[in-house]
Amino acid sequence: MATLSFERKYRVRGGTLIGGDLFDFWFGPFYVGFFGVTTIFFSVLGTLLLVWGAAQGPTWNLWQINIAPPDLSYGLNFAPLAEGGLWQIVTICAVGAFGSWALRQAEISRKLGMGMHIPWAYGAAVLAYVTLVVFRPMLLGAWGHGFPYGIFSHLDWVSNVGYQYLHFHYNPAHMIAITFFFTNCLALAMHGSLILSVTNPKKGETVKTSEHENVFFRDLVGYSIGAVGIHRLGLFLAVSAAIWSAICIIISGPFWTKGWPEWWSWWLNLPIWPGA
Ligand code: UQ1
Repeated sequence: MATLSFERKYRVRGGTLIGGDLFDFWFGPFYVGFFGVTTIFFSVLGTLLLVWGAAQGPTWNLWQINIAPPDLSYGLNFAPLAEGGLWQIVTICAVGAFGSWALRQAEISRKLGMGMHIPWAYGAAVLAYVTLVVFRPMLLGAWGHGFPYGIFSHLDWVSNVGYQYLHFHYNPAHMIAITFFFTNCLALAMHGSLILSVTNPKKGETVKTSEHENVFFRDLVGYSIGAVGIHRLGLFLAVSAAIWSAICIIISGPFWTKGWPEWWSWWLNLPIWPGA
């Protein structure tokens, strides 16, 4: 069956969150919807503003272009366009585009009668971004605490903020986030390789079934989490990585101002050590 002929069955009207039937139609393979329009609006405007900002700057070198947030002295006020105001408008566009995309996912999920797992999972990634450029700067009292939009400049920001807390790897929430990222990577490597293995048998042999998947992991580690289970595990690991990332940066500054190694004093101060 051609893709479009069976997709027609799923292209049902309704399920919109806003605007009723107004944008309830398709453009080629894409659902439009109110939030499709707002996604396009915010992402095109934000991108054009970044290009305009680059045109004002000293370089067209893709690695070095930098759209910086306002100086800390502007606090939580609006800054002139050339002094961080552009960064502020681009940030509004980004939050508008990411939020629109999540709501577009929610509308499509409603149309298909699916759960809301996709918009919520995507929302965890958006939460991590919004924590960096909105929540943490607001708690610290200045938009200047947001990260700059540029390839090298945002890497420098990460490095500088890390050193500001002496050694960021001692941040316990950062440790948990990294552990989730690494475990997610391991799970996806195991899953992707397993699926490619069963679907690519030796020449002349048929594609293997899920029984082979189960038996492989029972033989290897004595346990199989199952075809649905591995996807639940992947979702949990990925969403946890994003949420702990948000936690590790929101506590840095607003709730802990010293170096992160010092946080571990509670461990050294436990009354269990010889001579305590
Ligand atoms: C697994 O057990 C399984 O079930 C058959 C999969 O399904 C396709 C997998 O992709 C993977 C990676 C596993 C192994 C996972 C664990 C936690 C033992």
